[in-house]
Amino acid sequence: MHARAAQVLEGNWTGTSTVPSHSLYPHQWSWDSAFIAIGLRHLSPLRAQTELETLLDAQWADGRIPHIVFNPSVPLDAYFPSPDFWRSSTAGRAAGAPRTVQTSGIVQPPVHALAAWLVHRADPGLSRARGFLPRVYPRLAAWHRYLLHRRDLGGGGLVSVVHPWEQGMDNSPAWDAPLSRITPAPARAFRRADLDHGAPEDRPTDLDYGRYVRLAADYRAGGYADGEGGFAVEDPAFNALLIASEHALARIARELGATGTARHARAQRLTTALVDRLWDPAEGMFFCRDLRGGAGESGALHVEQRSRRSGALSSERRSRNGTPPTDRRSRNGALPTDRHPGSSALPTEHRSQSGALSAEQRSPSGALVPERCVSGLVPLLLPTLPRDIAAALVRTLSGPHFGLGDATRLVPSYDLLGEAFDPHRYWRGPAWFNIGWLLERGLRTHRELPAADALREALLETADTSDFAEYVDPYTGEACGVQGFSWTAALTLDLLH
Ligand code: 9WN
Repeated sequence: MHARAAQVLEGNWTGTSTVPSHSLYPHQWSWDSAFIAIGLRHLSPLRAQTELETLLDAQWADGRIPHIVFNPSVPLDAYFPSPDFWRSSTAGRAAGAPRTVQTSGIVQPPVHALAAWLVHRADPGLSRARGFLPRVYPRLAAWHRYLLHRRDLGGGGLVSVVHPWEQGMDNSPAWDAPLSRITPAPARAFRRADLDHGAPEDRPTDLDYGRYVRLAADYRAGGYADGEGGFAVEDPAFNALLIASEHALARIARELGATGTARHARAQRLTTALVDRLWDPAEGMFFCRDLRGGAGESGALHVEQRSRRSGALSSERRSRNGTPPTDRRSRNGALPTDRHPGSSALPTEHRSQSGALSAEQRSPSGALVPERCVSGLVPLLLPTLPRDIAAALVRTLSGPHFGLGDATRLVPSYDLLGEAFDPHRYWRGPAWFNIGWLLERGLRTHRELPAADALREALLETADTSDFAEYVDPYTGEACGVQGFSWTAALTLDLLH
């Protein structure tokens, strides 16, 4: 398996970085490169360092690390949206986009400092000889500064994403409500190159794409300045990865002779904000906060409606004895209305007796999105999470909504009992290896060793049988998306070590 994983990474290596897949994703992606470097360090610490350095070479002057760095030798129509859509070097000039390399204008989760630290540790001698950490540290610090200063759109200390592609789980049901307010770009305005390589039923819908395009085009029209866009969401996984990376940056600072204390303290403050703003004790998991959503619009009223119908829904599901509710799959991108039985995923101050809220009652800090998505479990990765919260996350992971060790051996990307659950459609149910890797790490960190071992074994076995698939059906392990996917191979290597 080691040799086959290495072969996948060799095949996807371009000389300076690794594509996620030559067919579906023929450029360099930001968080992919971080996960890839974490695996590559076991094969070639030099290549792993180069992977991160290439990405950082495309950093904007305002500190953002773009989510795609385009390879100029790949034809424009091979991937959409292509460089002529983003127009980074012109539309992004005020924000300091590089002139010589074309990039997208949005970001992805900040896994990079964590990756840089792990890459350094794989071969400290080579790292020191090449001055790896002294070169990447200021860039990583600028990246975190951008997120903390330009993206605290809610003013509560957490970072917001301004596009679903930024969080990395493109069509997660968490985005359905915030996206429903965005007028989709007409389908004739773009051509979906992804459908040349991926099965339509495994990919986001045309309606999703219309909204992705509208949001990105609006961001571009504003010169990629942050603040005013129609989509702004605080996501638990994105923020947890920032916290993990801030701790890693503290270790890097120490290695370079500083104390790192201020960075650890900042990570701790971020952890407190994460809990304050996104944790729901009754549900035992974190939720996204939709900053543009009034509580009355995306919250209390819907939750009331959902819980009224939930009795029938849950008994129907119980009678199926744990089999996936395939006949209830939402394949058209429409908003389900009754998917969250008995939710309390809203702060109590947002609820009223009738469930409806007046305009005055709407909170300027938005509302939690009552969808159980795997991003709400990712904070388990943080060693400094309060113990009771970590214990609750472990219970939720193995409970009926995620079924780990019971209904499933891998962790689904979305609530098994959720109305929008679909075992094949991208981030609406399938299991992904990067998320499995993060949760395995989280379980191990919190000394849940049997569960961590079982998840590790399931990840390795499924990577093997699915030929390093992009994602898999969480019940059957059946391969979805592309095979020979880089982060699946890379994280397999890491789990093998
Ligand atoms: C848009 C590259 C990327 C991953 C994302 C995944 C998918 C892109 C797409 O592929 O997103 O960025 O075209 O669908 O959702 O997590 O980084 O592998």
